[in-house]
Amino acid sequence: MRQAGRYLPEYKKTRAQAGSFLDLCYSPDLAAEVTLQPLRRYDIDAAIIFADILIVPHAMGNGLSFVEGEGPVLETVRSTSDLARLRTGFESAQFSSVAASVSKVRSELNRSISLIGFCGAPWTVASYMIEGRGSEREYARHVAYQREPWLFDLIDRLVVSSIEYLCLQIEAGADTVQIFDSWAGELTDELFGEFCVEPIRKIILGVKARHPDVPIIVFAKGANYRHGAVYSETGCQALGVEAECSLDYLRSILPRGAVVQGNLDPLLLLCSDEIVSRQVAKIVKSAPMESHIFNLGHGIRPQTKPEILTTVVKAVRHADNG
Ligand code: 1CP
Repeated sequence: MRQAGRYLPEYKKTRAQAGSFLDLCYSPDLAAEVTLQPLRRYDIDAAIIFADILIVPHAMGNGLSFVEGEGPVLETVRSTSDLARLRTGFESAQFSSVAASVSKVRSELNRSISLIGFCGAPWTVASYMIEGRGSEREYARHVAYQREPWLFDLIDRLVVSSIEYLCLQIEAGADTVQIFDSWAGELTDELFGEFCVEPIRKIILGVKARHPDVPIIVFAKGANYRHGAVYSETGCQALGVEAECSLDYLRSILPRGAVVQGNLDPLLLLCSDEIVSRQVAKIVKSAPMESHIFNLGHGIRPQTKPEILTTVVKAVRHADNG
């Protein structure tokens, strides 16, 4: 996820070589390199393309920079007139660079390893555009409660651009795509259907119209008791789940065949090998392997020691065989 590579020394080296974070995202050779780095270290089954959810607003013409030590800073969208400057992003240099990274990774990756493409969900991406940075969502939620017409317009535009962006990644070689709604958990039940579920459902409909067989993962982080609604109402094939959500609960409400991804608390990776192995075994026990993609419940902390991931992978393989 967003912090992913930052715990790896080889990532830091390539990142320094690229200069800025966006230069890294838009250099297909370097983006492919950092995508492949974890696969050289660990016996894992999938890679996620190196990019960011904020590539879509950037391709749409919205100003974006990453400030060292602070994170993303965006031009704000807060009215109908602000929307006028946005394009679709189709045929943008940003979309083409990511598509080029995907095809480069696919050509270097063993066929048995899945490649995951991704985008942010409209609610999460819109909230970055409304707030101009990552730390706040109060104003975004305020305009959602107000049902401001320009917010619906912004979300519709993000749906259209995200469909195109995901299709481009699939056409370049992504085996599956994941939609990250990182701030879904902050939506009350009143807003959840309209702003989390509905735009994601539209994206999936649009992608499936062009690529009906590509499985789609939705990670509505913090959806908790609402993951069942995300599964049944969006048309996705798999659910990403945060660490706080109980896998036993999910199994009790999801239909057979529903796939779940995630759940290990990234904070646990700062603990001892014994604690980590025990927790991994617990997750594998409560989720049948044929319907669980082992993963963390959110991004790896930058201070994580790379060796602990070897422990995780071994514990997953051991639990799977046992
Ligand atoms: O090198 C650096 O310092 C940049 C850190 C970084 C990285 C490695 C950012 C900035 N983005 C990424 C890559 C990234 N982002 C991936 C690629 C795959 C991977 O490396 O594993 C993915 C899937 C994301 C997705 C992403 N970006 C999300 C959704 C998932 C999640 O973590 O919730 C979000 C919310 C972002 C926004 C973002 N990008 C970067 C930062 C620091 C942030 C969060 C800022 C904030 O809200 O405070």
